[in-house]
Amino acid sequence: MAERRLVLILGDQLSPSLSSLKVADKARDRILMVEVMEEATYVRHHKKKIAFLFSAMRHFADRLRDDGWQVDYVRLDDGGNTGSFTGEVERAIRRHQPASLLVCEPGEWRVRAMMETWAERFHLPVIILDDDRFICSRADFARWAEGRKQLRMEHFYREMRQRTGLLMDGGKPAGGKWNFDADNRKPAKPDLLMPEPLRFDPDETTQDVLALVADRFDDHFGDLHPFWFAVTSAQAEAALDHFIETILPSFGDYQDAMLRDHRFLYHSVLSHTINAGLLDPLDVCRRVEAAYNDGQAPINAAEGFIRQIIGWREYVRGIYWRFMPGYLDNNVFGASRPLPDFYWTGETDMACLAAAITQTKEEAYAHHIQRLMVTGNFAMLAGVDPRAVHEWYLMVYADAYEWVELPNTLGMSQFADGGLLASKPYAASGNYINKMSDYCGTCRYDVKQKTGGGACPFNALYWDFLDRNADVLRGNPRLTNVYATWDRMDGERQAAYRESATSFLATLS
Ligand code: FAD
Ligand code: DLZ
Ligand code: SF4
Repeated sequence: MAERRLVLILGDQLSPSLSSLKVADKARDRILMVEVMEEATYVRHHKKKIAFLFSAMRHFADRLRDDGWQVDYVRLDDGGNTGSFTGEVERAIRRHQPASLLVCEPGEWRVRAMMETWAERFHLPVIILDDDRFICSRADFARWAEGRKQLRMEHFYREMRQRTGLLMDGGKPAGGKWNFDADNRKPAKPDLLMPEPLRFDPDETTQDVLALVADRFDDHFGDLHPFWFAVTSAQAEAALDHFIETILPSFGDYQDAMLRDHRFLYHSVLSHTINAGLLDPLDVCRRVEAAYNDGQAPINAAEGFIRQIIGWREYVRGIYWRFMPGYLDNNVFGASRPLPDFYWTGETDMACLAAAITQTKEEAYAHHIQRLMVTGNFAMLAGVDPRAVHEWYLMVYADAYEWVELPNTLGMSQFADGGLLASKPYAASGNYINKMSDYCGTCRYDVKQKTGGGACPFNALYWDFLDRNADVLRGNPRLTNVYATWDRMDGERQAAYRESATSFLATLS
């Protein structure tokens, strides 16, 4: 008779189709799931993120038991909980005496490095299977990247479209173009009819978890209540249905817009459920493709949405695994400023930052343009240490795991990798934020004013950033016109920008 295996399932592996579950045996093997302090505190995650994950883990364990699995679930407050994956695996090995340990590969490098010590430490084979919830395996990405001078997302994305057949008409892209981004930059008006994401009342399991998080993680960033996230795959499926029926048709049009009173706009607010495994990414894309084929969503919405998942999401994961662990140390501008305190409070006179950070504190969510062009743009222009920026993003969002957060932060938003991921920095003055949002109307600063105490700080910071980092950026062909504009300015104007930026930055310390 074959011998018993211990199957460890992590908090972001809550998928019945998980590779380890596919090969495990219900009658013989034991499932292990553990709530551990180490994972909740290696960065001090937002309270809502911990509550979401613990509740989703407990619900998933119940589902596995209902499906006939034998699940050993360790709660955070269980007596003897050692507080770490390694400690809990060791205790479980003592309880169950397995012949081997089976795991689906973890999302984070840190955890993989930990797992690679286990075979020697526990004197038993540790079998690490690929995570086939991703469409592109790490090996496939490495093959795609091999020998390329530039690893551009758009090229990767086209191959993924062909590989999956999503939005393909024979060998051609549906609608005649691969990318409809040019149609997706409309600013939104506050009086637009604005749908809201589907909200769920906490059940008994979630209420237990909320009490636990309030008790044990009170000093972590963020508001715990109200808590309305989906915590089961059935709820996540309902949230996906709601998105496709009522929100998707306008997803593309307003993808880059920001409104003070509409935090979610036409975004799906599904990333935390997809990343935890409650929804399957390819399945989500097929559902969106079906909505396009049925005439329920225009091509710019369907293509824009599918690109985020089979393009960006798969691509950043590939970049992460190809360049870790060194990727963490990238800091091409040598930026060293500490993260300003208002990133923890939202208390700043800059209305755009106050809105994005307050929302982050309350919801553990901000949409892409808020992350990229408000909090990210400001940190880069102000010269904040990219490592501190990375840790902030990893802590504050319910969807944050290092494999997806790090390339988005260090690469896309801070350009700290020197252009491995983005062809130019996402740097913008107040003008961009004013065009895409209604924040500036209520701001103490004047977005039209370029320099001086009442001027929008983004305006001087933008030029100061380019000037300060000319040694790195001047040779970038996509910035030729920008530097030509700077060079055409007279010395007095340039000095005014530098002075305004310096006096504003002095207020941050
Ligand atoms: P939608 O706008 O509805 O997009 C649909 C789906 O596409 C998302 O649910 C997500 O699964 C995927 N997606 C969209 N953009 C990206 C992207 N750039 N990379 C990967 N997947 C993407 N996303 C995370 O999932 N976790 C993170 O920790 C994270 N950190 C980020 C940090 C920064 C600085 C930036 C600029 C972006 C980050 N993103 C991250 C990407 C993106 O902002 C979020 O995926 C998105 O805001 C989630 O909201 P949504 O579900 O409403 O997305
Ligand atoms: C994020 C997180 C938290 C807060 N807590 C746990 C936990 O107690 N147990 C667990 O299995 N996973 C948790 N996670 C998710 C892990 O951090 C994640 O699985 C790893 O980072 C690998 O991606
Ligand atoms: Fe932000 Fe400047 Fe607009 Fe104020 S004026 S909201 S700081 S962009």
